[in-house]
Amino acid sequence: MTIHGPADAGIEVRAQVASLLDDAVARYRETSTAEDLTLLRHRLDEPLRVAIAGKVKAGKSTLLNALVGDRLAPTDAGECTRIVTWYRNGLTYRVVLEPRSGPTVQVPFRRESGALQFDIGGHDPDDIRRLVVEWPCTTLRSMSLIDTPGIVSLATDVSQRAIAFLAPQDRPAEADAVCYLMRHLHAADVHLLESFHDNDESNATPMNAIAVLSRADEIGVGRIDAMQTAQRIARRYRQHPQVRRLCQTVLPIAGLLAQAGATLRQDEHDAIAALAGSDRQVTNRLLRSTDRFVAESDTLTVPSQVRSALLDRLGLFGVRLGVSLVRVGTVRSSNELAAAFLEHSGIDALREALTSQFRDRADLLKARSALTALEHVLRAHPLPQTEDLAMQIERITSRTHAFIESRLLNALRAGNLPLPDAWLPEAERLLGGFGHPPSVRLGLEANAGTTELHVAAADSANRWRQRSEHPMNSPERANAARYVVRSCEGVIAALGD
Ligand SMILES: Nc1nc2c(ncn2[C@@H]2O[C@H](COP(=O)(O)OP(=O)(O)OP(=O)(O)O)[C@@H](O)[C@H]2O)c(=O)[nH]1
Ligand SMILES: [Mg+2]
Repeated sequence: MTIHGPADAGIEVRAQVASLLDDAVARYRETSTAEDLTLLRHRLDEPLRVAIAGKVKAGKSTLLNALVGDRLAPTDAGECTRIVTWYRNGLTYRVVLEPRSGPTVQVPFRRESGALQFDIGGHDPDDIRRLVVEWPCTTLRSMSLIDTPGIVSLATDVSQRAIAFLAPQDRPAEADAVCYLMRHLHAADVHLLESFHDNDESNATPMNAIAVLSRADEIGVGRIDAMQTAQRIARRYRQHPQVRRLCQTVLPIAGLLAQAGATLRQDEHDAIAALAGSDRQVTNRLLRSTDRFVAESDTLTVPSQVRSALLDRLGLFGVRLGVSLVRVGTVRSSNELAAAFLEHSGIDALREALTSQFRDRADLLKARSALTALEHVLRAHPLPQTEDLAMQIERITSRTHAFIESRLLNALRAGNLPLPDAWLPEAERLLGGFGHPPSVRLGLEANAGTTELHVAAADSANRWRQRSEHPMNSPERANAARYVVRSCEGVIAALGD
């Protein structure tokens, strides 16, 4: 039997799903469902769709901007924050409004102090299905990002719209994966995370969700060690049983700082440098609180209006960090300050997670969305000649190792995997529960060499093969251990020669 690496497995399953969808389109040709199925088929060839979700003011739009490196998503209190907005790679720059009924229209946009503003004219946000911002941008080439309205409580209209988009009851979800932002872990967050997963328990999976501990710089009221504290809290959340069952990881991010790092202007650097160069006692007094920072008189070289703008762009933590980096001489230019902001924001770790969990597994995630959607169509519009399609879905789902891994991880995290407790941590790691790169699966450093990886993978495969062949095993235990062996073999295949 040939064991493929993750990328190959993705390509293979996508091809299987594509031909299944072609078949379904042909069989539904004469019906009104054919168009939906054709769209599903096209979706397989489009970039992965990642929704950014979370409670109101969690920092969703700011984080989206940090990821695209431009201030495209509105972060003010305007009406556009209430509309589901797609950001897609485009050949040109345009913004399209899709009403719930009626034809789509292009809407005018402009820049205001660096931020994109679009004008939805007289349209009522409640009557808009979505806005689509097409923008030539590298990040958007591999994944489309979808900014969703903030969820206040399940009762409000805007929240209902966000939930209806993320976890629709009557149709398949439009996003393939979710990046969920939370400022603290509340029962409400767990509930929302649960609702993003398929209703069918057996399909619920953390394989398509990453959680972000957002606005991490504000933890501990912007103290200079805020990010270290946030790291500790995120580590604790990662251990939380419910969180572990719902998402791959929890990463602390200061989105505002990341956005500033990606879009920093020379005059902003100059203002920070001027503060750093001013009388140390005066500046320190100013930096004690946000109120002082904006209210203090203009005895300084940096007028209060400029300070206020800096605070909006960087937060108190960002200003403090910038001033201290310039003071000690670590940062000497606008570019260096921007790089330092990016580094401290934690955005690199999120990019890595998005790459290894989502982008590198895009084919698998898209295939999974398509199978769920096709299942939905077959249930809602059964035809006599389509029964075997359901069987084909079942065949693909039960044979694709990545889907099996995801089911095993669910069982493991729910305490239902029939393996001895002592084996579970290693099984979880090898099955990809902490990430998919070979070094992560094998529990080695990120810079481990190929030989070291090969040796560790072969070792693990042998150990688990022995475990799977133990004569005292129950059939279930033997089976679970065999799947772990398969994961090890997948790693070996991915490492190549
Ligand atoms: N200090 C700090 N402030 C942030 C951060 N991210 C966002 N903010 C601020 O929080 C406010 C809300 O940010 P948004 O990005 O609009 O949040 P959102 O989740 O998109 O909000 P809604 O769409 O209205 O639900 C803005 O004033 C941001 O400047 C962060 O990482 N640190
Ligand atoms: Mg927003």
